[in-house]
Amino acid sequence: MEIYPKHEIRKVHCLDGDWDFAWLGEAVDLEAVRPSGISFAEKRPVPSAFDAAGAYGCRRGTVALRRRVKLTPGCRSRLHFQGLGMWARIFVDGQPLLDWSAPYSGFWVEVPTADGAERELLVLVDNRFDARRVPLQMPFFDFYAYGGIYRSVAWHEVPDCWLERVQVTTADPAAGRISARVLFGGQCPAAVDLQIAIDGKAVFTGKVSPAAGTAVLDLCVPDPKPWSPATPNLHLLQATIPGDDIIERFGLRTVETRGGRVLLNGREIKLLGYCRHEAHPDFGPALPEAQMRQDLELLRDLGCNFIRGSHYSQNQRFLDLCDEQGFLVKEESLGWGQSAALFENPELCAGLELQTRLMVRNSFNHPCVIVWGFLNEGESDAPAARHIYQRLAGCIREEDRSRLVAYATCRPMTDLNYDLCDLVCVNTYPGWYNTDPKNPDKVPTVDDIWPWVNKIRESVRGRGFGDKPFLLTEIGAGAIPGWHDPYASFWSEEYQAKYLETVCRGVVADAGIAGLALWQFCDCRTYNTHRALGRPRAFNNKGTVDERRRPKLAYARVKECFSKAKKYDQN
Ligand code: ADA
Repeated sequence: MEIYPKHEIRKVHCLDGDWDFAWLGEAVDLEAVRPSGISFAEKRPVPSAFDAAGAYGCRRGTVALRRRVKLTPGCRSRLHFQGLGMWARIFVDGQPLLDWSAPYSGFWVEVPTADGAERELLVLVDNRFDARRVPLQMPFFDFYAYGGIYRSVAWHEVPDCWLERVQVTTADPAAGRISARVLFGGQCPAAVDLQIAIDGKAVFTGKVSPAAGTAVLDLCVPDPKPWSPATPNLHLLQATIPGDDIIERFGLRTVETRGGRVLLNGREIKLLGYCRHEAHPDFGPALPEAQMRQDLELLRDLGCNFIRGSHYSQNQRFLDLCDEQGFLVKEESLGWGQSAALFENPELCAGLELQTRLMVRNSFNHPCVIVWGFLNEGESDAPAARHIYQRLAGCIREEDRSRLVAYATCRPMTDLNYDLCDLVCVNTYPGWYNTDPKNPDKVPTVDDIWPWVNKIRESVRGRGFGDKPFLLTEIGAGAIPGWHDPYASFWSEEYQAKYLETVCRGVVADAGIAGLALWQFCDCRTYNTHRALGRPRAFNNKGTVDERRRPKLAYARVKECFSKAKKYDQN
C-alpha cells in the first residue's frame, strides 16, 4: 500500500505480496523453533491475518512467514513493519533480531549489513494469548485478537545518517507558519547539508547541527491553504540530505478547546460519527483499500465528520484517506477495560507507554487526527491506577502538544483522572445495559437514555470539569442483522433504530455536547469463548451496518439526524 511518508531518493523495497507460509501448530515451544528446520509448503499474502478465514480461521498457534529480497550488497538497511499481531520474532539471514509484542503498532528493525545481495526475512508470528509474552492483548477484550502480519512491510536501504521523519506542527494555518522538527537516524555528523522544499518550492537550504538527532526549523508554506473537513487541503514537504530524502504530507490546521467547545482553526466544530473497528469477516483487520474507501463512503453518506479509531493505532493508509477526505479522528493506543491490578505489572505499563509513543510518532503528520487517546474503559476510578493515566497523558504531551488528549471512561460518576485530559469522553449504554444495579429486573428502555446522560453531565460539572468539552465516545444498542420484531424488543433492528435516533436527536439539539461517536460503525467478530453468550453469533452486533456493511434499519435514522446537523461554521 502507498503510505506517507514516501521517498524519491531512498531505495525502498515493498514486501507486500506473496510470502512463503508454514503453520507450525497450536502448542509450539517458541524457543525451540529453528528457522532452518521449517518447511514451507504454502504461500500467503502479506498483509493478511492468517486466522481471519480459511484453513486457519479462528485458530490460535504459530506460523512462519518468509520472504527473500535482493538488496544492494553491503548496504545499511532497516525493516519497517506497519503492524502485526500478536507476538513476533523477526529473523534476517537466520539471525534473530527482535521479539515484538505490541499489536497494531508500526515499528522499525535495524538490520546488520551483509556482503551478498540476497537476504532472507523470516517472521514467526504467534496469536496465542499469553499474559507474560503479550501483556497488551488480553482474552477479555471485546474484539477478536487476530494474528498475522496484517499491515504493510517494507525494507529500506539507508545511508549512515538518514532522515527518520519530519514532524510538522502548524503555528498559524492562514499564514502558513509551521515548525518542522527534522529527526535524523544513524550516525549524524556535527553538521548536515539539508534542503527542504514545500510543494516543490525550496524553503530551506543550509547546514544544520542536529542536537540529539533533531533540528527544529520555523518555516513558511509558500501558498498556504488551511485544512478543514470541507476543504481538506494537503501540502507536501520534501527534506533531502546527502543520500536520503523523505516526503511528508501535512495539513495546516489547529485544534484547541475553549469553554466546553472544540475549536478547529479557531471555529467551533461539533464532532458527529462512529467508533470503528478495522474488521471484516474475510480479512480481519487487514482491510483492503477498497474496503477502507467503502467504509468512508458510508460514513460520509451517514453525515459523519468524526471517527473514533477504537481501540488501537490505526492503519496509516486509512489515516491518509481520512486526511484526503476531511474526516476527524480520535486515534488511541491498544487498551480495553484493564483493572488497576493489571497496571501493577511493569511490563504492561512499559508496553502501554511504548505503543502510545509509537502511535504519536507514526501519526503526528495526519491533520485528520485531532485527539490522542489511550486506555479505553480502564479502571479510571481506582486511585491505584492513576499512575498509568498520568504516565500515558504525560508521554503523549512530550511527543506532541498540538492535539487534544483524552481517554474514554465507563466510570463517569467516579472517574479520578479528568484533570489530566482536554476532553471528558464518556462511554455509556443507558437503555441497553442496566444502569440501576439496585433494580436488576428493570427492563431498559430508550426513555432511560437522556436522564442518565444528563445525570453524568451534572456529576462532571459538579466536580469542576464543566469547562472541558463533553463527548459521548460510546453509546448504542445491539441489533442482530435481519432480526425484526413488531414489539421492538432487544436485539431487533427496530429497537436499535429507535435507540440511535433518540441519541442522535438529543446530541444534535444540545449545544453542550461537543461530540458523539456511536458504538459502532459495523458489526465485528469478538471472543468465541463462553463470554460470547452475551454476544450472539460471537459478534458485537451494535453496528449500524453489519459485518459486510449492509445497512440496518438504524442507518436511515442516523443519516437523517447527522446530515441535517450543523457541524462546522466555515465563515
Ligand atoms: C464497551 C467497549 C466496547 C464494546 C462495548 C459493548 O464500552 O468499549 O469495545 O465492548 O462496550 O458493546 O458493550
